[in-house]
Amino acid sequence: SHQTSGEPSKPRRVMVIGGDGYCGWATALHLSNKGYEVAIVDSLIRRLFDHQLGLDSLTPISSIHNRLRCWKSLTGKTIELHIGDICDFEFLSETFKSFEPDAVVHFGEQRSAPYSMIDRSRAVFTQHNNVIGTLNVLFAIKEFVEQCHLVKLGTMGEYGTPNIDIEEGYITITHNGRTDTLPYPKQASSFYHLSKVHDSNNIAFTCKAWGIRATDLNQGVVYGVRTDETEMHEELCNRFDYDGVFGTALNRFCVQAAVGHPLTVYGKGGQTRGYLDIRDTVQCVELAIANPARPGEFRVFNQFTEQFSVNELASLVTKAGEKLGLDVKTISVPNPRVEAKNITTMPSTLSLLSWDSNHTFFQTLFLTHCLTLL
Ligand code: NAD
Ligand code: USQ
Repeated sequence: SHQTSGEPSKPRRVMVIGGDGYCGWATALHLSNKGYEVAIVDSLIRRLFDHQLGLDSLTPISSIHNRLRCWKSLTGKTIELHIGDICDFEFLSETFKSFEPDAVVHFGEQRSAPYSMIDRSRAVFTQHNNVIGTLNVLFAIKEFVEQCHLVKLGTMGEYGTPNIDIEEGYITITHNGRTDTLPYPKQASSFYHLSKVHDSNNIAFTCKAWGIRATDLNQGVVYGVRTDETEMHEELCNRFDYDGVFGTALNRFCVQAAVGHPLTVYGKGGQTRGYLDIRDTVQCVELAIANPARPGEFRVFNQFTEQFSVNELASLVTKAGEKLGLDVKTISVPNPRVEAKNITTMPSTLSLLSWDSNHTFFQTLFLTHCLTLL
């Protein structure tokens, strides 16, 4: 009923792959709250990685079943749950046939660069899981819901750190007197980031070859834990990683400051990335869903609100700590990663996000929040 031959009606049914994870859980609740029919698809493998590596979320997280029961009892809204691995095409086919999504948001990947660099088996797992999973999603769309819009989480790290401005997916080049708009060069610096490059290539190809409609959201490093929906009840609380494998820079620094551990700046600390609040993540995804790509269109959006070097992050957290009466120290740890030391240029474009001048909220609020969690 919701599928039409021409321009589809407003997207209503959204499948959130990876909906038990950090970005996916917040997004699933946000979309459900906004009135979308949501189905979560997740293999729960992230919870298994935590057990295997002896890691845990700083915030206690409920099982996915309890999370969804809690959401239902608070809001009356049902979020469907399909537990399984998207690399299993039979499983994925069944979920597509039963749910018939208008849009699929795909967060369901192994997303840690350090994890992908632990050893051969983790490198192979990461690329297999991510590349085959995405390929299966593309085939499922083609076979079962041709008009479905794919919103795929990519990463700013696909571009690497070139010494020219980064554009959104494409760059116009004049060579030997002729001009063309070509895919922006990719120079990923981990097997994880490379898996995203391979995904982008496969998606771009299927848009051309099969007329798939897709949006690649290249998000920067996400920080924060609270969203309007996850705050509604403690059982809805999102995960918060602070360990050396899944913990990302700003989140780790806030926890380190709170517990009196020196901030671990890798190498010289000149590495510069784009960062965004998880509350912006959920809004960006909703915007992308509400405004689908056209059939055959491969849209690329770069998403972050501010850019910082690791040193700048450390000094922001130090200042925020001072305000709270904490004496925050920083240590330089030999960089376990192979990455550019100083990056002078960053993307020139900001998609979908409107600049919010109060965006430095985390200097006080976020750190205070971390402290209350401990
Ligand atoms: P996460 O590890 O918290 O969540 C990923 C979820 O996907 C987990 O629940 C996991 O069980 C599930 N999953 C993994 N492989 C699966 C498979 N084969 N089948 C079904 N489910 C599977 O990660 P996150 O931080 O929420 O990141 C989600 C996505 O957003 C990733 O693609 C990541 O690259 C992207 N992203 C994250 C950040 C960040 O800072 N966290 C920044 C930019 C982009
Ligand atoms: N870093 C430190 N100290 C730490 C942790 C990290 O100095 O304790 C540095 C790293 O060397 C790196 C930077 O901080 O230069 C960012 O590292 P990170 O672990 O916060 O982020 P990254 O590995 O880039 O990966 C994260 C998510 C990934 C997402 C990516 C977006 O795990 O899923 O794709 O952010 S982006 O960075 O834009 O590619």
